[in-house]
Amino acid sequence: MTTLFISDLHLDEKRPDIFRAFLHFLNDKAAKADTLYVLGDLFEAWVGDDDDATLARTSVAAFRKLSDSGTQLYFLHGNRDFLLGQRFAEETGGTLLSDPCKIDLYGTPTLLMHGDSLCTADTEYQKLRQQLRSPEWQQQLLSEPLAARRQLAEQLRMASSEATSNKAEDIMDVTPAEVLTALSEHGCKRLIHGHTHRPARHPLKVDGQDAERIVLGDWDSHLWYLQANADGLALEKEPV
Ligand code: LP5
Repeated sequence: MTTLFISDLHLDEKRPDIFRAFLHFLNDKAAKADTLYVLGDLFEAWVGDDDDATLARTSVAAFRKLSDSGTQLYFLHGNRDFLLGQRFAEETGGTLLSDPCKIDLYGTPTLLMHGDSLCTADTEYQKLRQQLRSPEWQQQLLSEPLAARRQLAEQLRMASSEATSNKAEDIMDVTPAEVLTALSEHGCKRLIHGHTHRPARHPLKVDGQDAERIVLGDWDSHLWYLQANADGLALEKEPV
């Protein structure tokens, strides 16, 4: 029994090397696993489940092949693909989870998050997040033609790049107290998340007990995944 976790692949036509690595990962490691969790930012920008771009369609078909072959698939939204919807879930054969999501990972209560909601010192981002996650706003946005959504996504990406280049590094990391609160509130001993692109395993104490925060890495020069089975966990890194 094996469970895999990935996040922050940022799949994009501009990075065919990462897209190839992703397809290989699904056909190889994920096909041998029982379950695959994708913890957000699978795509650089997801503009709606009706996206007819080759990258979107090929990704959906690759996930469908994986789920048809018996691997269970779960997705969390990231800050780049918060518009992944029910049609995507049905077409891939996967399940969209809410963030945070508590699972039982081989007997250990484990909390899954994308990670962006833990970055509470980044108040400008949290304001933007509130707007982008509003169902009314999303409904209105999704009624726009694809071309308009792509343009808006591009503008938002540019504004974000400019904003992040002026932010202090610690603002863009998780707030430690938020991590402890989330673990304690959900009665979990382990948190797995992405978003910050700072892959690591952090030992913690929560309510006086040993706990751990595991941060998945983004896919760039290397691909990252967390492999879990009844014997334990391993955060793995391989060249793309
Ligand atoms: O993504 P990244 O790593 O650059 O930075 C994130 C935060 N930024 C975001 C914004 C996304 O990058 C935008 C992705 C859009 C793709 C999907 C589009 C869907 C369809 C079209 C929708 C319009 O998440 C960044 C954080 C950083 O992580 C670290 O945590 O700091 O937050 C910001 O940069 C926010 C800025 O500080 C404030 C907002 C600037 C933009 C204002 C534009 C307003 C447009 C409003 C449209 C509704």
